[in-house]
Amino acid sequence: MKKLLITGFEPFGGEKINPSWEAVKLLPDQIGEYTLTKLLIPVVFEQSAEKVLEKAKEIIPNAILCIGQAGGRNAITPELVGINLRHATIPDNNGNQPQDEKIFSNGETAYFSTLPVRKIANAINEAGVSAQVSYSAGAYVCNDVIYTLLSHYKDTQTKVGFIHIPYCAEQDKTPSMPLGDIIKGLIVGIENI
Ligand code: PCA
Repeated sequence: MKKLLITGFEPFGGEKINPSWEAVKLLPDQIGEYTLTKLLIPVVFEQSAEKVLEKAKEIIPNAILCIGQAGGRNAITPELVGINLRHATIPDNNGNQPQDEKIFSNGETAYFSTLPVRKIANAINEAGVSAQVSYSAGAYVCNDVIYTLLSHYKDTQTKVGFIHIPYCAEQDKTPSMPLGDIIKGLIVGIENI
């Protein structure tokens, strides 16, 4: 079996739950050819990626997939790219609110995901759950994580990807997606990485 490190975030921005962790914790421990290791990470610039890297050093995964909430989206959106930018419109859970800063001062401008995002989005749609490739993960903590991981694992065999998901129905926000659909979509996504 191959190893997949999959992460979800703690709640942020006044929400009581984060559907990313709600979904990740309910995923089966084995999907397709992968055994999953699940990790909850904080919504804090820099620290979140460090937590992922720390766990990855311990388990040496074949692939890392991070999941995050993207309020306002109505589809499951695999992210194509991470950019070298931190810009927060709300503070993170440690009170950091960077404004137009680089993640790494001498880093590349951007990295493409090393997961087949188009194939993943198509497969999720075919399974009856709305999905769409996204060309921006924003400039908040989710982008911080995907950019840092893509930079760390560039030119290695370790695949790195990020999937944003909508609010789940339990959060009383619109648009939202039932948690069951989010889970179904993620399972199909993982079967196609
Ligand atoms: N979404 C935020 C950070 C944590 C999360 O679930 C983002 O899109 O950056």
